[in-house]
Amino acid sequence: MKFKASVLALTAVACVSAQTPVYKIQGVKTADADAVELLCSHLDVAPKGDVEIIVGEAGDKAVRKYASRIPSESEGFYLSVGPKKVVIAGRDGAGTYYGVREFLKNPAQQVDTAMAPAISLRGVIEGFYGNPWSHADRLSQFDFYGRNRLNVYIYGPKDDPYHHSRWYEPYPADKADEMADLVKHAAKNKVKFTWAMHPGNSIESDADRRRALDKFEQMYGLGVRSFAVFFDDISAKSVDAQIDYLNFLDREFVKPRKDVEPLVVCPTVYNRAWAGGDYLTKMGTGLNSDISIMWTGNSVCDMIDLGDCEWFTNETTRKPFIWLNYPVNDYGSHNLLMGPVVGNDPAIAGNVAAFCSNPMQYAEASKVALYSLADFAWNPAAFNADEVWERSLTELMPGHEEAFRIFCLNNVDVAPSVHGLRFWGETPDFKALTEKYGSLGNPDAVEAYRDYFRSRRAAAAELIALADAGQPLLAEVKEWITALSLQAQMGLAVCDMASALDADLAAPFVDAYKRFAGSAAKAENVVSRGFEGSIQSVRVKTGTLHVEPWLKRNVSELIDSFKQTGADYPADLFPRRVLENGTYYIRYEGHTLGNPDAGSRGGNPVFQAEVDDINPNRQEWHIKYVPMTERYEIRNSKDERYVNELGNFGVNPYSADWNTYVITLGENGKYAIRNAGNGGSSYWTVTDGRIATNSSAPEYIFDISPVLQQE
Ligand code: LTM
Repeated sequence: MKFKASVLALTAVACVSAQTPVYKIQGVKTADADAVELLCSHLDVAPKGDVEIIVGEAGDKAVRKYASRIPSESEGFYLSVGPKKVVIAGRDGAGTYYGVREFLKNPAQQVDTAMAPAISLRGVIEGFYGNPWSHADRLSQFDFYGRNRLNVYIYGPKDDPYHHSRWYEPYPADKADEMADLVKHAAKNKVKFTWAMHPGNSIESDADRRRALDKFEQMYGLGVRSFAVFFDDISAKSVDAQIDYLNFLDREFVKPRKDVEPLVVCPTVYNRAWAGGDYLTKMGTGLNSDISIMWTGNSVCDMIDLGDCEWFTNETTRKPFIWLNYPVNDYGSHNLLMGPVVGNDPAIAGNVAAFCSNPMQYAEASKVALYSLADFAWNPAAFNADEVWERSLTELMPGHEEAFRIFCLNNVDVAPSVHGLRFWGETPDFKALTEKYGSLGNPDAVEAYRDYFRSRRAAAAELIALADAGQPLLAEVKEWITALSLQAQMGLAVCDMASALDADLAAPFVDAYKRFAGSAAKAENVVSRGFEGSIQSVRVKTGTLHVEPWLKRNVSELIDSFKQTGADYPADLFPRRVLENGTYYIRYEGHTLGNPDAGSRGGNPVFQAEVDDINPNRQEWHIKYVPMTERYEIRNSKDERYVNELGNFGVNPYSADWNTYVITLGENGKYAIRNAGNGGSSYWTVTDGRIATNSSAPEYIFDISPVLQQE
């Protein structure tokens, strides 16, 4: 977009401020209008200014002298800042605009530099399930993209019916106005607005195709000049039908309009884990050659490496249009993803058609990750995840970096999920504490943990005050800050329990436990997105990787130790467990579960008719409550082998997530044992004298009795 006189008139008012020095600008008539407007709105500009700014695009007279310094890549720019002269010369309008942005970061800093993106399309796909972003969210995003050199936004929120379930319906007037506004605001920030349609399997009939063209036509009328079609998360009837449909839209709609960008498609097979048959090769050979194909990499949610991209290109003969499923959290919506962005391979730069991120439904909070991803996509080779992440904190929460840093570090990992994507850098300072001290074994440890939790409580208080004052990012995720505060209070209460136990003080112990339980009960009920019209409210979770399991384990151990002191306490004080930790017999119809091959460490548990009087502890089982999973592990008392999710002795390293069981007491006085976590959810039964895990209904069939009581 070239400069127009009306823009200068409009911006002239904004040019006058108290800033020094005063600048005069050469090239305003030919340079990108948005870039000029930006300059004028941030600087004092006057015809007789004492510092000259020369601004323009390659080919403009104003910057002709500097032509050889301008990078050849689109969006590249040359920037030179001296005491009396500034040159900002872009390869194109966006280049000039980015050059201005770069200059405005620090106008006083003298530089002579040229910059260009390593990846030409960089941006965001609003492609998640859950509450779509609001209009205000999107406007704010586009400003953010402009500042951070992201140039693509793809509109495709799964829960906008006009994109997905009722894709064929035109947007009603108010929504259409918003769309038109978005397109304009995106352009102002050098962001290409792409509108995506998700027609599912309604792609073959003439009527469906007509409706698709009509919908594209409506969007074109609202200013949209870039289109995508999503076929993700459906059982595609036929890849041939999809190819035919996409080429039809390309032929009938895209190609005849010279101002419409090449089509983008999200295929049904959009990651390598699902790529078995000939779907992708067919897409590659069948689709018109300039249609881009989206790709999430090695699996649905994963960071991207060079191997993924090369494999994709080999299959499809085109470079992947990366749909990075990070920081999206719709598959693990209790957690936020606010940590450093690690794991994308810088070597992908020349091997992708685009690099776009699917963010969280929390638009403001997503900016932490997007800031890093923007930096990565512009120059992957120079990307330093920790350094960029630290910068994003300053950028997004100036003056409150440390509290915000604490908050973000508490929300790094998404917890176990179907996608298996994990981030291990959560609460590193807490992890360091646990490595140094472990549990609350001595007063030094208690003091160290107490300091830790105090600082977390203070950070949360600082951020909650800001959220209440309207800071948009913090207001958006206030519930997670509340969770941090409650977790800190739980931590402090646990420290108090440890101190009281150490000093043999029963009443303070009980009091501290009550405080712990009170905060825990509150934390259980903190729910986000409670606003009117919200389609998805979630219970929030924080510090799930290290802090939460530590709290559960320590409170449980402290309670066990307290009980052993023989102190008096109200009978209903502590949560009742079905079984206390101990040694038990497990019987089924009078047969006792035993470990016949203990010596050889082979075999598996079997229900035995006879009492094992040679090695009685082969028929004894250590059943222990595991606070982290709130379930029980079951180990043989003879050789400590654990029972696995198949009812065998486990040979893999023990995993609480796989190898702990829910034990419940039925009205018949017998127990049911159920797998859980990664081990599935089936109930134990008995087949051929062995444990079988094959029942979906509760089976109250086991007698579990303590060994000591019987003897
Ligand atoms: O990833 C793709 C292509 N589609 C969906 C997204 O809409 C969703 O947000 C992510 C993460 O759950 N997974 C998908 O399969």
